[in-house]
Amino acid sequence: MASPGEFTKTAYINGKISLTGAEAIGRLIAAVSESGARLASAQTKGGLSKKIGEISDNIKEIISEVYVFIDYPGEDLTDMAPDVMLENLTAVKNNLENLRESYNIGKIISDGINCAIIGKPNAGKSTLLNMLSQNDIAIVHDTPGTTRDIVYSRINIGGFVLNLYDTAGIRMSHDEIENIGIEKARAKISECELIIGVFDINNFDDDDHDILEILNNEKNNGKKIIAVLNKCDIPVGNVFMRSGIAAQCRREFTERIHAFRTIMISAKNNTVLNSDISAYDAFCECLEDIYKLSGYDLDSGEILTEERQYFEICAACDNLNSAISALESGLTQDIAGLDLELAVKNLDRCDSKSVSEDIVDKIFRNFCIGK
Ligand SMILES: Nc1nc2c(ncn2[C@@H]2O[C@H](COP(=O)(O)OP(=O)(O)OP(=O)(O)O)[C@@H](O)[C@H]2O)c(=O)[nH]1
Ligand SMILES: [Mg+2]
Repeated sequence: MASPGEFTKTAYINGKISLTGAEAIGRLIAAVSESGARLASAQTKGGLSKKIGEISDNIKEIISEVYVFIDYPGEDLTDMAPDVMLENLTAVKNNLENLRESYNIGKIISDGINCAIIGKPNAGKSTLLNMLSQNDIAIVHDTPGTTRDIVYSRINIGGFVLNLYDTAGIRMSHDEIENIGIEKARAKISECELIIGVFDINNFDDDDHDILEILNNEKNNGKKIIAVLNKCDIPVGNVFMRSGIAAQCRREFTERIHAFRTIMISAKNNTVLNSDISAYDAFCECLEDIYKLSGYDLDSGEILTEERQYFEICAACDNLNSAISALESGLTQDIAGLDLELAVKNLDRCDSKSVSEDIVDKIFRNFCIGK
């Protein structure tokens, strides 16, 4: 009886595929978006493995130039000058740091973006969840405090996977159950990297100021924020009055949350104020703007997607940084060479060689039976 991942593991052990290639097979099987499948597919062909190998080779070249001089002092060889070595190392370090940073986008591509929808009661959060999911998932009702438990929906939108969490409306409440829901909402905010703040454009009050404060705090924590000014379909006096209110709102939001993306929509009708595009499409545009894939070529496969890979690359970056600091503080090239050897070890571990058996087992355990 084959055990999980046994066929891929056998291929890996016999040197037919690299470790990152084997991990990519698992992700290709589990891919939930087109971008995830494209990236995993490029990695099964060795895209990431090749990139890691190139960086490792660059470091090995520097090491060998340093050591050959030490090992054969009698030969007519010149030592690599510290400033030349520094220059070469800095170039390799920049390359490696770019690879490390690619994990931000790789994680989003393979796991999806965790996104909390927050706002005061009745702002239209559940309506927005249903509209984006194109499905009637959450209860919508004009009673404030309808949603209490967190409602989850995984959607594929504009090439991204969004893990959407609709939360209880945040306000001061004396209802014990509602307060439990509000606590859950606050906890969810801290777990998500994208926060959608929903506001009722016709009904802005103190509860909304609290939401603005939460959004600003989260922005300061490095989160991405989209402010949704909702219910713009409701007629307010005449068209001029509504444009006036809209402009004032937009100003207020730009000042208060320093303009991430602010969109004015009707979640109920799936429309955008003064625009022909749908609210759904406006969201796609927002996401593209926030998570630009530009700069990273999915089909090259040169993007980190596993936490394991990320930690190995971080360790290799640290090794390169200490080699650079050693040279900068006047230590000799061979001392810096010791850090470079460690960097090579970490890179090798990232893509196969010298990986301990339990790590290999852990990687393949996540596969389905056989595969
Ligand atoms: N006219 C209009 N009504 C809307 C819109 N979005 C939501 N509503 C209405 O507003 C009311 C509240 O909507 P919900 O989506 O339940 O609001 P919520 O923010 O989830 O509310 P809680 O779960 O109570 O926190 C419902 O009657 C919706 O039909 C909109 O864009 N336009
Ligand atoms: Mg709700």
